[in-house]
Amino acid sequence: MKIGKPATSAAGPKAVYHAMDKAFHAMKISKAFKILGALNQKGGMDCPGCAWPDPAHRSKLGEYCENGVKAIAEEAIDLNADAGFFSKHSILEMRQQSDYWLGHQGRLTQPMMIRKGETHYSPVEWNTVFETIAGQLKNLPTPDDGIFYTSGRTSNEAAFLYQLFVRIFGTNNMPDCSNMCHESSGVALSHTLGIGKGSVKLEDFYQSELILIFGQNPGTNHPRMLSALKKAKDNGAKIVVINPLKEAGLMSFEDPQSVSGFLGIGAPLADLYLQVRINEDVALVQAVAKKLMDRSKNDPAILDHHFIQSKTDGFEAYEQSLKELDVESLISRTGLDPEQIEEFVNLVSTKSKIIACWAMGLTQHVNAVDNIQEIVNLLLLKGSIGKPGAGTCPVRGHSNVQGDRTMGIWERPSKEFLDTLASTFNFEPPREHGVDVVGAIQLMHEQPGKVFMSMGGNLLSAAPDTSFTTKALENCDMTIHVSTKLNRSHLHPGEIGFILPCLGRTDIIQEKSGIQKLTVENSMGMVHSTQGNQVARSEYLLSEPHIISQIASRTVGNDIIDWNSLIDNYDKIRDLISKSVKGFESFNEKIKGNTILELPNGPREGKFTNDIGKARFTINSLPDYQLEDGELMMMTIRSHDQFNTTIYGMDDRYRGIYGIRTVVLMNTSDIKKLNLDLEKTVTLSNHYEGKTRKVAGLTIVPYDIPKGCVATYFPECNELVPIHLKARKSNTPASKSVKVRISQP
Ligand SMILES: Nc1nc2c(c(=O)[nH]1)N[C@H]1C(S)=C(S)[C@@H](COP(=O)(O)OP(=O)(O)OC[C@H]3O[C@@H](n4cnc5c(=O)[nH]c(N)nc54)[C@H](O)[C@@H]3O)O[C@H]1N2
Ligand SMILES: Nc1nc2c(c(=O)[nH]1)N[C@H]1C(S)=C(S)[C@@H](COP(=O)(O)OP(=O)(O)OC[C@H]3O[C@@H](n4cnc5c(=O)[nH]c(N)nc54)[C@H](O)[C@@H]3O)O[C@H]1N2
Ligand SMILES: [Mo]
Repeated sequence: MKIGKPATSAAGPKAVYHAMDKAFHAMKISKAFKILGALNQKGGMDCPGCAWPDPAHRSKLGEYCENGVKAIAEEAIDLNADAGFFSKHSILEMRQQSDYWLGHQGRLTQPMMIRKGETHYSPVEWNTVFETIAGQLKNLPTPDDGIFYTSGRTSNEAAFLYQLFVRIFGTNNMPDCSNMCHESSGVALSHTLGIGKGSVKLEDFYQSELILIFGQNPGTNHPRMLSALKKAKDNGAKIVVINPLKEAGLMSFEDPQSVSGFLGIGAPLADLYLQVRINEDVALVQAVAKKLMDRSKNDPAILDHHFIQSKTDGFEAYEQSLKELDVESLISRTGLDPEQIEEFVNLVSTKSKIIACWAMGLTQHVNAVDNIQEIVNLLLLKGSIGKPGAGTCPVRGHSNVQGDRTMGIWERPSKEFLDTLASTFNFEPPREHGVDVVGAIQLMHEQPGKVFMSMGGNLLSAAPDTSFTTKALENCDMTIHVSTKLNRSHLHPGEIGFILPCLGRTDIIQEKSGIQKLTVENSMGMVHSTQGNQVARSEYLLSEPHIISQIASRTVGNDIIDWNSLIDNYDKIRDLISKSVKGFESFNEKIKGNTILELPNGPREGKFTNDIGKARFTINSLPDYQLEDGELMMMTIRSHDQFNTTIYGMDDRYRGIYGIRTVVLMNTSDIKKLNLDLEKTVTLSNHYEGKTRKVAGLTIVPYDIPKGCVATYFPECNELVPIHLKARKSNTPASKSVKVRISQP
């Protein structure tokens, strides 16, 4: 373990070194070059990392980032966790290992099964797998006893088949990782603007005058966004960052594709860096809006009155609600200097093409939906939606999380979507809403006997309240994980547990009609194809659509859908998508020649497609939590060496933390005030609704973080996030505002 100085600049030669080091340790050099040469290129494979879009002109030097290379190294690793591996390690033994160890045992290559009382997983034939699962599902008292989770790497084709199967089976129990991620954005944007997706395209960044980046760490989680930010800056844009932590990637970018960047010379990014206190974004934006309103009395051009009058609803009530707020107390909540806020107001006053970006720093709070609605208010005041260079930009996480939702992976499908399924496929889909992630965990916890199926992902480690969630999985009669890599969810099976290995993004999919491509949708609503170039490492590996079709045909039969013929040629799946999902008409035609299908987006064109046909101003209340003496506000964040629950390595290079993940980032004045000894570890604990939760053995890292705030890594501290602490309206676990106390034995 080593604690050093946090970096002030991201990417550059070090990133190239660390990326290549990971790739060459994981696989043969020739294989690494073959994959990387095709990564994010037209006709190649979509990066299995984040959902940031590809630029129109792809760099021949390489259209990927350090963490994209790590994602590839993780998936295409030469090692295999095969039947021999599982015979050597019991599940009890594997539970003692770290997440890093689990991931580094290699790719899963053979279907495995375990029954209650057995100590080891053992290999099983695919046919037995499909028959056993279908038998179990058909025997459930009601279809609602099945829970079908999806993580965001699943392709459009797999997602479409999966939701169709599950709805023909008879339930809307389709929780997905989005429930823990951008659900709050979807709820806020649908209500205010009419579509749960962002409104900007990549090109808008190049024309923008002002870019606001709330609660996001792109240097680690969306590194290719830094290229777009640099280009925006080169074209004259200003950047304001709102984040409790000084993240290296937001301060300066060493573009490895430029000579200066490759030499380690950074281009500055943020013009103004606001280290707001955790969860005080509403107070900050309200203070800014109030000041804008005041200034507009003398200078009406500060606000876009024409836009407000013609395109929005609710302005007067909103204006009145701001009048009732006291600007000094708003500012004091944020923990920022009044001069910094004045500078922010100066920038917003003088610009009209504004983009607001955000990610998990806004979506994972009890008042997450309010956070996003408040930002929409600010954009509406400026008329900054529906014109070039301006708009909303929720930056998505998983590479196809947005596509999965478009394909119908949702526990609360719209009536319109279900009506279309009903008329296209001639069956009556279930109308009652299903359970989301938190609802599913509570249900599995309270009512043993469910079947839990997971299309990718790692629910046990991704979800809040780890012990509670573990029990929920163990309570199931059957757990089924379609996965590429071993993870902790596999180690807590139900009465019967399956691990079903599947082909990943880098692999070639071979079916009767030949090699198949898949499609994904990026964070900006662009759909394109993806095709791997690695021959399957094991004869047992099947694609996700293939696995779904085999379970489906045995469970619901072939009367409504001829599942077997669909997987002979995935064009046939896309033909079904064309018939039933808006915007995908002539899908196969549109993606021919590696072209991109741009999905319809009303707000992008200034058309607000909500129930009132106008953009909505909303009135949002300030978060009402109280910190008692000795309590701190904890956010659980990602290190630089992880992809969600997949731990690539033990370092968080930009934050200067090496070789350790069990840390608490803390302000020095809090360390002093609480009399903590840096030589000893600490325990974090909290008490919510009658239950005490604890994580012990954490090392304090003195850090530049606002007073009263601490940061820890996810998934290590998920134990501290209570299952019922979730965002109003979106039910997203509030994993970035958890009250904790800190103690030393
Ligand atoms: N390499 C890599 N890439 C990834 C992922 C990964 O794990 N690794 N995960 C993918 C996924 S699924 C997602 S959703 C995204 C996540 O991408 P991010 O949202 O960037 O991920 P987090 O680490 O959760 O970072 C949250 C940021 O919000 C800040 N923050 C926390 N609380 C607040 C607050 O109250 N207000 C404000 N203004 N800021 C706050 C934190 O300091 C941190 O900088 O990345 C995707 N890309
Ligand atoms: N405390 C806290 N908790 C959080 C968050 C946080 O910020 N703080 N972030 C939340 C967010 S934003 C998200 S999105 C969730 C993530 O939740 P999940 O999506 O459930 O988790 P991942 O870690 O992305 O899933 C990793 C697993 O996916 C499998 N996998 C990888 N590629 C493929 C593939 O191509 N096909 C299949 N079938 N399987 C594959 C591998 O087996 C791997 O172990 O976690 C959430 N949890
Ligand atoms: Mo996410």
